[in-house]
Amino acid sequence: MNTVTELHTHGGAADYRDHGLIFPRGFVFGSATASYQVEGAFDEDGRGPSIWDTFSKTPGKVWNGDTGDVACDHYHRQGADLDLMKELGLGAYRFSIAWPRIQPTGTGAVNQPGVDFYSRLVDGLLERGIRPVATLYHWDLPQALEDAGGWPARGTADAFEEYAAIMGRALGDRVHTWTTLNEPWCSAYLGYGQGGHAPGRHEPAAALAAVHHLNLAHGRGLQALRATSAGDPEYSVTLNFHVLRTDGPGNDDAIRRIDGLANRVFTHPMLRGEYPADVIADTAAVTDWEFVKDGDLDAVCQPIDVLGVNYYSTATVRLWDGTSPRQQNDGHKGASDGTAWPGSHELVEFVEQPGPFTAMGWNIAPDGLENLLMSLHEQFPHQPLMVTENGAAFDDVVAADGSVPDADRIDYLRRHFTAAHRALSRGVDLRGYFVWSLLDNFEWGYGYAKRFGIVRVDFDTLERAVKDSGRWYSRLATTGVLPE
Ligand code: GCO
Repeated sequence: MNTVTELHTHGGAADYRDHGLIFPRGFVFGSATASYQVEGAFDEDGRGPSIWDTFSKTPGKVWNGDTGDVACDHYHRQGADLDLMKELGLGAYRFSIAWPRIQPTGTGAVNQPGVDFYSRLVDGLLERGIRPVATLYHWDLPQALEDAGGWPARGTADAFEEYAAIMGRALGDRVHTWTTLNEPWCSAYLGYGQGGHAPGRHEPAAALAAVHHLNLAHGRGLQALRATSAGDPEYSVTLNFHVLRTDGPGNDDAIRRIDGLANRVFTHPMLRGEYPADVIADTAAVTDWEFVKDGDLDAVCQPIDVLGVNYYSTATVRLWDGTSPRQQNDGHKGASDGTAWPGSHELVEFVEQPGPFTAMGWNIAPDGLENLLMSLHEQFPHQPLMVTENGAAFDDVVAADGSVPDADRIDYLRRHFTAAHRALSRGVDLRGYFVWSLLDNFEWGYGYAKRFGIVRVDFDTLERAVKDSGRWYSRLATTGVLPE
């Protein structure tokens, strides 16, 4: 049965709350985590410090002074967590590799126990029939590389290329999909512009240099992985797209500016080999882009098998009139205070969005996911897509019997899977979907205050309990049919 064409027999046009939808054969249902958010064991087996170790231990940076020192203790619970994934029926697991476990100071000799940890993880996944989807960089830069300048320095892209070759040689015979970077937007603008993420710098020009060196790291890292992987892996990168709306006429320039800095400054070099001229012009007072050297754009632009799409919510922008108090209601990743938008600082405001909202204060907008997938399909028609993150934090309540009846998370996921299915029915080549997150974990600046997991983690005992959403997702993953 061709399932996708059945779509319109379910539900109304405006209501994304559907069920019974059948996903195409081969569609991948996975779940995701990231190294610093789940592993713990921050100083074991030779792991060096990362910028998130430093940042989380700096007073006032993370809610409640929380750190990733222990996190979910996944480092010591790998076997049990693998069994849990198997029990849930996941088809794929998206994890990240902590660079400072592999090279404690970011360059030089390989720390073999670090490699062995991920090698066991990959083997454990394959033994259980789960595809390993490995991200090389999910924000835990070795502190020594930050001390040498961090992503604003070109040397970090050189080091990344070397690290990628190490991992290609170590795991490239078994990894199903390689992802170079996770959300370089966050690394560049939150890390070096707005400062809400490690390393917490406030330097707009450095943020743009970081953008370029992350793009360069992607392209050179991808080539290094390709040259060293003995198997036949797929290659990808994961971006967090900003889905932009406005609330009145005359705001096209606000949308263009933020779309340029948030989205096109990554997709255009990576997929078209050029920086958007309007972004260069918008940022001319901040930097002259002299850090883009001859040959860089050829290196950045590498064919990828899938483009990873992270989506949580939308943002509503308008041009600021310069007089009334500037609204800063971005919500998503808390980056609306202008310092995350070099060159468009004080030109654009982020206005309040319609609810409902998750516990992060992010608006729930499944139509934004459908719009995003359609837009990417139109811009890059031959590029297969993968939702590499979608999910929601809610204030879960544990019932007396120990169960976690998280109906709001199920509702969120149901609506977003419906949106994805609609995009499929409209011709988008969407290959799969990873729910963020497998486990409640260290949510960056929010510490352990925000729970995204489909599995609950008790941060006192570190015990895991599958939430109702986990059981619901398990039905979807094992049948391919959107459950009630
Ligand atoms: C990101 C990261 C995840 C987050 C998740 C929820 O997108 O920021 O990939 O590490 O935890 O997105 O904020």
